[in-house]
Amino acid sequence: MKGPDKIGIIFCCLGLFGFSNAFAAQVDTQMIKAEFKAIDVNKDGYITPEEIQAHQEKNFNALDKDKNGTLDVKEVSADKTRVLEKADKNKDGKVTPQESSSQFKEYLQEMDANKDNKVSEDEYTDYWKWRLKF
Ligand SMILES: [Ca+2]
Ligand SMILES: [Ca+2]
Ligand SMILES: [Ca+2]
Repeated sequence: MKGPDKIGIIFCCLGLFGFSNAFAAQVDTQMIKAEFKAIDVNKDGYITPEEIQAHQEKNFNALDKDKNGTLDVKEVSADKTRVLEKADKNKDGKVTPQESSSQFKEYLQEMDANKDNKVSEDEYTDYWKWRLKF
């Protein structure tokens, strides 16, 4: 059950909406590394802002079940409603692609420990270990 598709959706939720303790319990280092490889499309060992943007768009479309271009509370599970509010900058109850993408940029900056504007596998795994309190 640990296929890449499932991992993508889990981390999409992490990235966009934070995570519940139940999610955290399912995540291990292997899954984090697999997700890193999925985002690092050109396989150079770094995630660039462009790669995270592409990843965000893909996941946004996957979550946007009614394809109306925004995410709302019906499209995320109940325990993530509070974090949806965090991404929802203008508080209209919906998350637009722009809001989602600025949220992802914030995460990228947080992950980029040495501030070279790209995220290495170590930076990525260290960040999620810290977020998930391994
Ligand atoms: Ca790359
Ligand atoms: Ca929608
Ligand atoms: Ca870096």
